Amino acid sequence: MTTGLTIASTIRGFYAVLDRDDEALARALLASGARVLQLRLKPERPPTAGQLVRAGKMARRVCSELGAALVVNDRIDVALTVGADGVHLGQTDLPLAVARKLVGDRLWIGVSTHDLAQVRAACDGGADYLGYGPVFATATKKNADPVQGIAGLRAAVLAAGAIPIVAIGGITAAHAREVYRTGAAAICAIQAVTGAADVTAAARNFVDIANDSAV
Ligand code: TZP
Ligand code: MG
Repeated sequence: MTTGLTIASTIRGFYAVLDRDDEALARALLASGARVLQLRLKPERPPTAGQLVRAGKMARRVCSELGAALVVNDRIDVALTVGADGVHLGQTDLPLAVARKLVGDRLWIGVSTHDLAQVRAACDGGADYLGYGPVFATATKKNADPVQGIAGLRAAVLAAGAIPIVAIGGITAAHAREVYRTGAAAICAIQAVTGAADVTAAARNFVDIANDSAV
């Protein structure tokens, strides 16, 4: 954790994903007030390690300048190389216990979860935050897990207790209020934001709705 940010101040509101090596897009996403950027280059065109490091260094520079945390998807080696704040692991990535042993507290570890058993395992294993979903149907992730719905998300938030949850999968601004009402700390929306004509406005809408929904 190189930027001295806290999980609580970072995993809240909108969780932005940078899906291509594009500095203008990174800046547009963070201009919304989002406090975290995950580097997740599209898996359909698998990036080389060199491409990931190049994109990660750019994202590190932009996040540091704008006061946001940087999380790297999947790759602990790239996260450490570029000085990211965290790494985000899926269920088929390096197991949480192994990852934690490797990085200690040098990186936050976020874990993608898709059912309550995975939520409990990630919490017991010391994840710093969880992703949970897909809440709704999504076309962004190929072979996505079964849709969990708002009720599934609410159960996950309860099971996770103090560990913040990022809701993900098919979420648009139209769903944002009911998603935040479950107690989810943040929303991650990829298509609804990076596919919008005005990326900053689309992301800011999620930030604003989160602030409106705060109790
Ligand atoms: N994991 C579960 S759903 C998903 C990931 C990475 C993709 C979410 O993208 P979108 O476009 O917001 O549905
Ligand atoms: Mg992954």
